[in-house]
Amino acid sequence: MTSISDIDKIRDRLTQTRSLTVLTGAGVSADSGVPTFRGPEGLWKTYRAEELATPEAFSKNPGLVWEWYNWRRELIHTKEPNAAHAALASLEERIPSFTLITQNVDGLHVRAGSRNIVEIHGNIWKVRCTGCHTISFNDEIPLPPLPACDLCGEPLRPHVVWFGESLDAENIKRSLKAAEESELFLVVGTSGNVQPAASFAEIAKSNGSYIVEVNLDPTRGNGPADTSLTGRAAEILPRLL
Ligand code: BV8
Ligand code: ZN
Repeated sequence: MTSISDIDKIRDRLTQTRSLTVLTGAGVSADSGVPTFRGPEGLWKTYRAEELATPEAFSKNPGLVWEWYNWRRELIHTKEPNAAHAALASLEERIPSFTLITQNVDGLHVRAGSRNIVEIHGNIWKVRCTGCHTISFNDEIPLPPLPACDLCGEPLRPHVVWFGESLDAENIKRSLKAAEESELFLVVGTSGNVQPAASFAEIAKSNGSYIVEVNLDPTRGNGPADTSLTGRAAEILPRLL
């Protein structure tokens, strides 16, 4: 487990920090009961990511892809933000320049009160029309099996980034700027498997940021982190306040 001194060290560093950038992954929502992707109870275990979170899967079998997203929406709908989400919202109040980059599509950071958020993989509560590209918020549970656009009648898709799809250019720009300008870069609850999100910490480091990783898995220490805090995000993050 993480020693008290490491937490004290990072808490002290945070009191001097003027610009903080945080990258979160599924591990930050794990303590809300939202399954992670690659963990023992991982989402990808019951479904294969490669078969579902891709544009090919959606064009081949939109019903199956929507079945998976409907299942995830129904699951997430019953969950609440946890102490890790709340701690990040509090940190944003205290630090002059704060950016939260999240890979999560569950929307829990928004509900916890975070404001300057970059949802780089999109949001499961938004749908996008494959015809007129209108993006709208939709928390209907469950959605019809094959939802269609009210405006043009074309099929709707989840407004998330699938494997092989490029991220929104504006989101990449905001993320790179936040990584480059950060004095401290906090990586919370991500396995660092997915690009380009996994490269932001390296970019921050090459620009002189101090990298802190918070992860349940102690072996994650081999990445760019200057300090690794091992444990649950919901337990560690509140102690950094
Ligand atoms: C792109 C949205 C190019 C959908 C997701 C070969 C090599 C390198 C890269 C590639 C390659 N082949 C293909 C690629 C690119 C590909 C990629 O990275 N593939 C990987 C898998 C090899 N990337 C892409 O395709 C991206 N696009 O590159 O475009 C391009 C460029 C120009 C033009 C056209 C194309 C798009 C990637 C986005 C994919 N979408 N999600 C959905 O959610 O349905 S990714 C998905 O994985 C989620 O967003 C998730 O956030 C993300 C990463 O997973 P994690 O969040 O890290 O979750 P994970 O379960 O893995 O880990 C949890 C961690 O938490 C663990 O470390 C665990 O120890 C820890 N933990 C658990 N509990 C706790 C905890 N920590 C603290 N407290 C706890 N309680
Ligand atoms: Zn439309």
